[in-house]
Amino acid sequence: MALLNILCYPDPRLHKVATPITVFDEKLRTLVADMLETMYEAQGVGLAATQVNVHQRLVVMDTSEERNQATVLINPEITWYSEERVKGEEGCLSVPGIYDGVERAVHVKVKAADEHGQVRELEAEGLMAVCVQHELDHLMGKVFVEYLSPLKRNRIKTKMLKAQKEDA
Ligand code: GNR
Ligand code: NI
Repeated sequence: MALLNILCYPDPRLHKVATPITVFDEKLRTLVADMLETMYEAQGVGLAATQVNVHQRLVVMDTSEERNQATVLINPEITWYSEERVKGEEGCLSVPGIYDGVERAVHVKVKAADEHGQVRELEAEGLMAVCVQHELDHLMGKVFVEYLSPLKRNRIKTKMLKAQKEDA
């Protein structure tokens, strides 16, 4: 097991588009285990491979209170979005300390394989539905701050760059 480094906005690698996974082997299962460990350590509810600089269609999630219900989504596709939308406060491990409202579908269905290549369809609502949409955006190279106004996004960019400079 190993902790992976999480890329921080505005790193251009966060905008790469992930490609489908074709091989379900031990190497993939090690990556899944490392991503779960990284997500739990960072206290996130989800983590997309893009955020750890792996540009493949893989997401791990756990929206349970007890942090014991890991979900692995490989080559995920949202097959249905509810018409009902809700604006909720979002954060992102790649944009630490920033929270803002984003409108999302309340309910989604997602088709994905697990780490053994077994395909199934899941139904998600509430935080899990928000998280699925947020993580699939990452796989497309999209970070939630891109839904905000250009003014807000530029302020966030400046703040992040300043914090990264101070850390270095
Ligand atoms: O930990 C996370 N919390 C969260 C809260 C509201 C909406 C989305 C999220 S996802 C985020 C982890 C993360 O950055 N995943 O990409
Ligand atoms: Ni995120």
